Amino acid sequence: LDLRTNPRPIRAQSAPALTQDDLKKLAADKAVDYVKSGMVLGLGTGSTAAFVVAKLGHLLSTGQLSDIVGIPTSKRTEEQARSLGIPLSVLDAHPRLDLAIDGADEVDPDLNLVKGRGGALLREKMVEAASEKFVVVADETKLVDGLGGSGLAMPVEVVQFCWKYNLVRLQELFKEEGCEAKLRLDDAGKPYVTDNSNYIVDLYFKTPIKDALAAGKEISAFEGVVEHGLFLDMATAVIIAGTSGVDVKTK
Ligand code: ABF
Repeated sequence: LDLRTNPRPIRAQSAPALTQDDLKKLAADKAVDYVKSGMVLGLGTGSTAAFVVAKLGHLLSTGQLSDIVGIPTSKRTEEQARSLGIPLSVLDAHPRLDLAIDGADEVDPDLNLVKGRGGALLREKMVEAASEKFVVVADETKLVDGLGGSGLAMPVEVVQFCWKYNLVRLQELFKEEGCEAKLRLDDAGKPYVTDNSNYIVDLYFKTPIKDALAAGKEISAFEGVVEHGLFLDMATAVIIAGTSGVDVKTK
């Protein structure tokens, strides 16, 4: 094409920008590469994990994958997996899994995570702790320098009994980080109830958590606290999909 004869500028045929959903799907597709026929799999919760479950259903229906068993981390993942014909079971029958794949809300440079904004943190942590390998799928917006640094919620699942007592002492525990604790409400403005009939106290920080390892232990020691959203030293690999490509981070 001779520009002298064709003065109109050539518009670069750049591909349309990738949406966040495109990135989540890229991360999910990469994670499914780790899945082999015959595996017992932990099925995560959240929009990124939902792409993983959808891909597994497709691979099963096209015969590219067989003999897998899924252990769902929430009722909504169970429903999605069942609708796709993925054989399901529970931890009682499979106390050791080959691989769990799940999303995350925050990923720090050491692959420590904040999870649970989807409200499924208890079953996620039980399933992922029982898995030989735990692969996290996330888009680049989840990367943080320090946990709590996103300014978004770090969830703590508490029993309903005297939830406010725990809300107050959780807030007090993180007063140096400028923590504000809020009871999570559902769309009707009533306390959100988890799959395990508990409440969630969401912790919001002005500065990142100073010592996440110590914090996790202190939170867990509070009577009436069931589980928290700090998933420390659990991820085997984190697959981050960004506009510059897909990056597999391992420790
Ligand atoms: C799940 O993944 C939850 O713990 C977390 O909230 C969610 C992230 O959701 P999404 O992939 O939709 O950003 O594990």
